[in-house]
Amino acid sequence: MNDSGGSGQASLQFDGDQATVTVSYSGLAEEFQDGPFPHAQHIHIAGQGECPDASFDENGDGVVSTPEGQPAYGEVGTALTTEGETGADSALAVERFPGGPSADYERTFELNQDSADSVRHGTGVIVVHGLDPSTLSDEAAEADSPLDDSLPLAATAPALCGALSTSQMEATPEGGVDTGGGSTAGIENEWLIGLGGLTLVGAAGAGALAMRRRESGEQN
Ligand SMILES: [Cu+2]
Repeated sequence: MNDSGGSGQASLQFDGDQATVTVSYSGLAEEFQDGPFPHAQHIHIAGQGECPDASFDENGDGVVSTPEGQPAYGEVGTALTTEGETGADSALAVERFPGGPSADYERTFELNQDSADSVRHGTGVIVVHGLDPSTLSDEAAEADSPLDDSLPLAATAPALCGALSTSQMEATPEGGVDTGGGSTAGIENEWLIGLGGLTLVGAAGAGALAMRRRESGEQN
C-alpha cells in the first residue's frame, strides 16, 4: 500500500484457541530517528475484509492513513507484537514490533474472540504499518499521525495489507472422535496436521460404519 515498496506474505493457523501467525516481508522503511524503523502490525477485523485502494485517501494528501483505510479493513483486533500483550491496547506498542526493512515473524498465542470470529468469517486483514517519509508528498511527510500526534503520519500509515482467506483447514471437526474409551489426545493432534490428518479420520469413520452394518446384518 501507499507505494511502500515492500512485499510479503502472512498466514494464520488455528489450533483450538491458539493461533500461530506468520508475517514475513522485505523492502519496507529501514530507519526512524537513527534506530530500526518500527513496523506496527495488526490483524484488523470487522470491516469489509479488504485492502483499501488510493480512492480511500479522503484528504488528498497522497497517503491512505490508517483511519482512512478503516472502512475496508476494519479496526485493530490483535496487535502482532513480538512479546507481551496482543490486544488492541498494544496497537502502538512500537517497542514490541519488528523493526527495520524486513522481518520473519512467527508467534503462537491465544487469539481473542473478536479476532478469531472475524478471521473465521473472512474479514480478518493483516496490516503492517510504517512508511519512509522521504517517499511522501511534503504535506504528508510533515503531518502528524492521526492516531498519535507524537508520531508522524508516516510512522503509522499502512505499508502492507493482505486479506486472510479461509482454507479447507476450517473444516476441521470440533468435537471428539469416539475411540472406544481411550484417550482422544492422539487423534486431536492428528487433526492439527491438516488435510492429510482429516482424510485419515474420515476414512476410519467410514470403515467403522461399514463394519457395524455388516455385524448387524449377521445378527439378523
Ligand atoms: Cu494496523
